[in-house]
Parts: sequence; C-alpha cells; structure tokens
Amino acid sequence: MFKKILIANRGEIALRIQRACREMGIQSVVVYSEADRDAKYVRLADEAVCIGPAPSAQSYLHMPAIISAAEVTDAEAIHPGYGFLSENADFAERVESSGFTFIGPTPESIRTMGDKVSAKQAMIKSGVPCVPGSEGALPEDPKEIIRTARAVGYPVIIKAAGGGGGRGMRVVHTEAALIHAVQTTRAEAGAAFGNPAVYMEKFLEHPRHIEIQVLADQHKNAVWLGERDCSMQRRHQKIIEEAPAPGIPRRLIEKVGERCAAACKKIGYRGAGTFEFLFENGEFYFIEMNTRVQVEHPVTEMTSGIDIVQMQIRVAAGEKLPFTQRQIELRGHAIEVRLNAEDPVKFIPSPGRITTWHAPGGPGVRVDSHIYTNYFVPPNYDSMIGKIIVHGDTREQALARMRTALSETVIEGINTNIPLHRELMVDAKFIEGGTDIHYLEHWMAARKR
Ligand code: MV4
Repeated sequence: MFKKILIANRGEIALRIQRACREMGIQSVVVYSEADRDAKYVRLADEAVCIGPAPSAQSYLHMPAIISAAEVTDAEAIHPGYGFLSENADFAERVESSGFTFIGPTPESIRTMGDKVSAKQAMIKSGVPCVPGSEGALPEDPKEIIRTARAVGYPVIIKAAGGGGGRGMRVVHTEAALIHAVQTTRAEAGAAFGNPAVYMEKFLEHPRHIEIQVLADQHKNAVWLGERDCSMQRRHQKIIEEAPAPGIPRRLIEKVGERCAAACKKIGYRGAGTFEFLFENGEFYFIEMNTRVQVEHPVTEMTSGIDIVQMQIRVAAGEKLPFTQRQIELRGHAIEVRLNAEDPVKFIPSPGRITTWHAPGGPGVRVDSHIYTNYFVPPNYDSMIGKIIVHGDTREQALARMRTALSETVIEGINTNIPLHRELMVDAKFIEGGTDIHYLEHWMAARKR
C-alpha cells in the first residue's frame, strides 16, 4: 500500500479523500491555491503545498505545479477527486510517466470514455443497451444524415463527441432544421472541444437519469454497487441524489448492473466508475461513462457499506477487490442534498464569510463538508460547499431524517439553497418518487407565478 498520497483537489472532496487516507494509515499531501490557504482541511493534512494563485488554470488545473508538489513531498500516488484534472487522460499519463500512480483508470480508458462516440461503441460491443442513433460519428454527406434521422425517427438529438455533461447538444424536431443544427453543433464542438465530430440519438423526452456505480480491479474482477437516481437537476447541475431509484423493478436494475460489471471486465476497466443511463418506459439507455469518483458517491456508500474512495486507492495500488458480487448487500435508502452557496431563487453564486455553521446530526445523518464558522467561501470555484446525506431503512425514513437534518442546519453570512431543499422534501411529487429530469425546472417555473 502507498505510504503517501497527494490530493489534487480542494474543498469537501479533498477532505473526504484525506479521511480515507487517514483511516488507511496513509499520509496525505494537499495542494492548495492562494484562495484556499486558510481552509481547515489544508491544515488537517499531513503536508500542504501551495501550487499557485486563485484561478484554477494557474493552480488546480496546472499539471506541472501538481506533479512538482508530488515530487518535493515524495508522494507515491495522486488522487484527482472530481472535476479539475480527474478525467484528463493527458494528466493521468503525465502522472504515470513521472513515476507516480494515478488513482483512477488507465489513460486509455479515460480517453475512450472522454470521446462519447468511442464510449458508446465500446458499450455496444460490450452488450450495454444504448440510445438508438447513428453508428458512430455523423458523416459529412447531408443526404446520409437525413437518412439516419429518418431511420431513428424525430425528435433526434445531435451531440458533440467531445462534449458530455450537457455541453454541446442540440435537439432537432424536423427534417427542415436538421442540417443547419448539425453544422452549428459541429462548429461549436470544434471551437469548444477541438473535435468537430458529432453523433445522433433518438431524443428521449421524459427520461429519468439513473446511474450505476462500478468498481473494478486489474485482476479482471468487477462489481456493481447498485444505482443512483440523479434526476433532480437544474441546468445539468444535480442537486438531490438517492439510492435506490424509487419504483424501478429490481430485476431491471440487476440486469443492467450485471451488464455494466461485464463491460468493465471486457474493456479492462480499473477503478471506480459510473455508467450513466436515461431510463424511460421501463428501458435503460446508456449515454456516458464517468471515470472518476462522483459528488454523489456517498449515497452508494451508505446503502452498500463500501468505502468507494478507499477502494479506489486499493485497486490503484494493485490490490484485488476484497469482495465478490454475491457478498454485496444493498440495504435501506439514502438521499443526498448538495449545499450550494447561492441564492435559493435566482441561483446567483453567494461567496463570502460564513458567520454561523451548525451541522445536523443524529442517526443515519452524514455531513461531507469542509466549511466551518468563519470560513470564507472563495468566489473562484464551484458553489458547492458540502453535502448532507441521510440513510434510513426505508425511503420514508430517509425523507423524514432529511427533513429533520435540514431543519437543524444553520448557515449564516452567505445565501444557500437550503430553503429550496426544505421545500422539495415536502413536495408531493418528490415524495411520491420517480420524477423525471425536467421536473425541477418545471417546478421552479410554476413556483415563480
Ligand atoms: C439525452 C437526453 C434525451 N435524449 N439524450 C444531458 C446531459 C448529458 N449527459 C446527456 N443529456 C441528455 N441526453 C437523449 N438521447 C436528455 C439529456 C438531458 C439530461 C440528461 C440527464 C440529466 C439531465 C438532463 C437534462 C437535460 C437533458
């Protein structure tokens, strides 16, 4: 096992990774920007290295600074967390060629999944169900594009191969609009991602976003740890996640979960990963794979009892997964809410000093956050300042625990989305379960009037 790991991230996930290291007896090094100098998790780490000024491009995204920090501290491995360099295949390659272990999949896996066309082709080959659409990238010939769209059936969606997470997509409802939409998406994709390739899918109008968590080692073992329902989102930012997904028959989940684990073995995947699906009319359709630990990993940790971050570290060190699929037991129900420093109605970021912080507690309540009273939320990064995760025997108990937790939580000095979460936890449709990816935006539009 590694003796020392460098954490190439900030905020709550830097603290989360540090906790995993401490429990495993591994020394942790954090890197920080000038904006994060006073953060408590920086002081809690065994060592801390300033890697540059506040802007991410000059700190958390600056590969030479991070690799130098690993060199001067004699770290053996680098954990990238989520966001920043976590899904950057070039970074993973540079980490490895500098003699460190990248805590994540191989650069090849990251590259395959980063290109959404090659990701989909890998999944089709591995027997994972995908959204019907073009076979690979769209050709130049307009006639062929029109033929493909007729075969798929309108509405269709044009997506950039280099996109993902909601970037570089365009819905097309009629043949008259098709070619212009393809050309525009191509041009935008070329400018934004340096890759003009686009592909076509049938556009699903009312899906839910369901994802499968997997873990794989380099000894051909792979397991799936259940699903998460991440449908409650706004502008591609998830705000509530839960496990299991309400109302989906277990046999359907098991079938798709087995396919994901089998796909990991087939493509030689190593590490933690997430298969993202759209779920509509009782069918799963793969859309993307994430090759990092995700913000919402705690709901799976709560239902599976497995520490996903520790597993990432163990498989990166070459260990075998310490359990088989049959030994995995999913128990109860978990819900996570993301706490954002933002206006609860207008969603404008609200950085600044936190004057009061009271964390919730009690049975089945977990708080993953790096904040504290007198912490200054810097304006330079994502507005997420932490997460409250609850676990209960049933969804009803989890909901009750979340309502109590939210009623106990106090954050003063900045605006947060806690009022929004309090409202959603008593919303009849959310309580019923199974709302689609458009629910929150419709709900907010209706609330305004
Ligand atoms: C789709 C779709 C409908 N049909 N693909 C958006 C994020 C990116 N990961 C894929 N996305 C979508 N792809 C087809 N064929 C609808 C979305 C989508 C969405 C997906 C998941 C969560 C939230 C979303 C919000 C808007 C659109």
